[in-house]
Amino acid sequence: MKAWLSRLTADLPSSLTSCEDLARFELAHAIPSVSFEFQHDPALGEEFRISRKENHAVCIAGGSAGILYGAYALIRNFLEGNSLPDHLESSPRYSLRMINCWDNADGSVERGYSGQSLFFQNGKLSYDPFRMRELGRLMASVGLNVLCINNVNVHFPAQLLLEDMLPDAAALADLFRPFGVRLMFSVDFSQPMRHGIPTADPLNPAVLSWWKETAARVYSAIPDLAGFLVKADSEGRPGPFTYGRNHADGANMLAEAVRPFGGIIVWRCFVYNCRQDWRDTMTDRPKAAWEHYAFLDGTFADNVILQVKHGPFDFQVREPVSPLLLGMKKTNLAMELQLAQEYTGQQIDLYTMIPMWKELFEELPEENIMSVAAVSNLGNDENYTGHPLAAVNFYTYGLLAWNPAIDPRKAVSSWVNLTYAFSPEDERTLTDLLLSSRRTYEKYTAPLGLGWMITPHTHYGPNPSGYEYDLWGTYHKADRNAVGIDRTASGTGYLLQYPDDLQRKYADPETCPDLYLLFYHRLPYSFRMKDGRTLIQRIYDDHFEGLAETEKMSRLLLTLPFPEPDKTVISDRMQRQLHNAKEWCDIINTFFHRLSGADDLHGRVIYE
Ligand code: GCV
Repeated sequence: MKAWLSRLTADLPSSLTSCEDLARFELAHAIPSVSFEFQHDPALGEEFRISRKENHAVCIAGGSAGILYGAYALIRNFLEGNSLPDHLESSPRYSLRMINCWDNADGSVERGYSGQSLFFQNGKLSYDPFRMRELGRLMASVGLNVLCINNVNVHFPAQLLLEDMLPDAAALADLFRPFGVRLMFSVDFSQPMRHGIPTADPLNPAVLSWWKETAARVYSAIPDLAGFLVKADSEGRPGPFTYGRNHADGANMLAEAVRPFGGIIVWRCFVYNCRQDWRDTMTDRPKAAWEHYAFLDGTFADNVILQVKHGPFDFQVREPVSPLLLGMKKTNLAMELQLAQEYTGQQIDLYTMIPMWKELFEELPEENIMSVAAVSNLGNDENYTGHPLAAVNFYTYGLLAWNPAIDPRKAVSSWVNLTYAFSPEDERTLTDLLLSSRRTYEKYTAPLGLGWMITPHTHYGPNPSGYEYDLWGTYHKADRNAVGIDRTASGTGYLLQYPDDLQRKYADPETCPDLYLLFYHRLPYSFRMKDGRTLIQRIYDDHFEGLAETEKMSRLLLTLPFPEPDKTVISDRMQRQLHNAKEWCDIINTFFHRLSGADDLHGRVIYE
């Protein structure tokens, strides 16, 4: 990450106070041989239009942020060795392109794998202004425009962001403004109860008044605050259900409070029964979001955005796109991704996400999805992302949020080029490794749509029965005959939440793509896959292949000329990934061998 910045220019002076100032500074340092002119047109907003003048100067037209994004587009292009375009126009596909940090006021980061918080320490806002400018620059350089700095699980005293911390938060917002980045705060739905209001019932007038006064105070300190992010009635967080109200009641009340200031409410849809009884086969966790929200379509205020995790579970390696994203046509929606590698290798194992995101974006309808959000993978480690190569996910997320049509290879090789300036051959090698890393991880962990064979709570390493008799609703129900959950009409009925064409695609195990097979179907180990192999053989083969690919990846990766300190960190993490891949392969294959009694056709080592 830092390497990409150092290719950009010299350190940013603190005196830059506007997007145009910043754009001028960046261009003058990165492309000194060319003269640039700006044509400020507020109507263009974030859009930019680049053209050549007769005097050969390059003109960037746009609103303030548009000029900045145009400047970074030119710089990226130029540093990658391309000539400056005579004409280029671009505007973002999604208007809000957000980073959600899960940072706690005590300085810890929930699901953080790259150090402590960049924003908090000891219950207070505490940040290094230099690093904040670096972060602003990282975000602006790939078009990201909203930063929510605190965890959706709002632990005391992060609530104080609305109170005691407000002056410091306002100073932080000032730091990010020249980068076109607006702050957002996660709020606790029950917050009025800390202030003498006996209830948080969204239909109680005293509650609305409290939020209105609070919003007025917050917006007078930070007039361009993007709004509030809310996790309610989820995993123990307070919410409208306590009062017999629904989530439109809750979200619309908050929306009314921020409306006078142009604020929005981003309301998460990660609501499910996390106290499930594994004996109960009627409750199926992936159905939960739809059951809680679909009937409310059309009832949310126009400044509410429902933020929906991309899949119906929780950021597994492979999940189908959430039916809510396809079905709620009269509601503003944001798709939520997770850069933090919670289930995907914890920034130890290589896992480049853009191939996965592309699959998801291709499924989305055009109309009502206006925003994207991603859980941050940043922390205060020197390189920001723990694993230096995990930065590719931050960078490519920005490019994709701007333009979901971008070619994944182009996006990844752009990052490789800007970060390491390798020879074309080494650039290709690293790009290939990164692009294949997700599929490799999927093979050695829980392929074929299984998911959830991971160690409970820490979410790293294999534990095939770890979640099996637990309360989180994430079961595979493997026994000696079969594995997987039937989610078709004859099973839990989850598939019925989808449009007809998708129902047809997934309903029949003969036509359901292998990658989703055990997510939708419960099948015997003897089931014949499309390629003629049995299911059990395919499980063994995928795991052995995943391990072999990791070994090959390790050999190739270590031939690349990474500079220090990246070289040492990458090599150390690769060793840990190799160990992890072997654990997964051995434990999952042994688990299924013991259950099924089926031998591997190729006689490879499976432990008894
Ligand atoms: C912020 C998963 C994670 C939790 C996270 C939650 C969420 O359950 O394990 O750490 O909490 O998702 O997205 O709210």
